[in-house]
Amino acid sequence: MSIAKSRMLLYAITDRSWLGEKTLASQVEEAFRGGVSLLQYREKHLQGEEKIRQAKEILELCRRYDVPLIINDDPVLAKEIGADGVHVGQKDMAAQDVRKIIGPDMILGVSARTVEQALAAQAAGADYLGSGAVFHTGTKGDARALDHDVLRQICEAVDIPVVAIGGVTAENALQLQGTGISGIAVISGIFAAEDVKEAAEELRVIAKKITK
Ligand code: TZP
Ligand code: MG
Repeated sequence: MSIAKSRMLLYAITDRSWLGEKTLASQVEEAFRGGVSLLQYREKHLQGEEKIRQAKEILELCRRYDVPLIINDDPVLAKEIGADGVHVGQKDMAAQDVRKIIGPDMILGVSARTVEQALAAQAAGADYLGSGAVFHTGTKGDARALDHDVLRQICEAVDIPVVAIGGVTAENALQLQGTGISGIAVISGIFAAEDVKEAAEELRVIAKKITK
């Protein structure tokens, strides 16, 4: 399977940290109305029935808005609910093993922060790469900084689309122009915003300027 580069433009990743009185589904819907083109369900503290239930709810919403759903680090759940793909990090299940579970047709995303990791992920069957952290982020405690020049080298080295992740905001995203990314992957820049739809709209405009 492959994923159209245009799908990578604005990749939102869920996080319930900032929901307050709101529901995740309502925030995801706002994000879709703001122009999010791809969604990853990433709720690391959730397990079992509750995780399955919520993933199914989000999948329904994705179908309604025609946005593909990627499940973080859980190929079995992705297959079980009929999601569109899976994303794994370097410390998760190896990409080739995920590919074996999900088969040739589902989307496989892999995190890569070196050219070597990027080439290995591509060879293992990745459809896209997530590379970061391109800016300082408080969302992922163990995220390490990725030099923008290395990001550019990664984009140059692979044929699959690359999205930049980590601390991306409307204020700093322009700094990524010229790196060769196909999109930006954002958690707090969308889901921590007071107005999720507006934040997504703003990021989408910038994403169009900085991607190729
Ligand atoms: N991987 C690298 S940085 C990061 C992940 C999941 C966190 C991104 O979150 P935010 O809030 O967009 O910085
Ligand atoms: Mg992971």
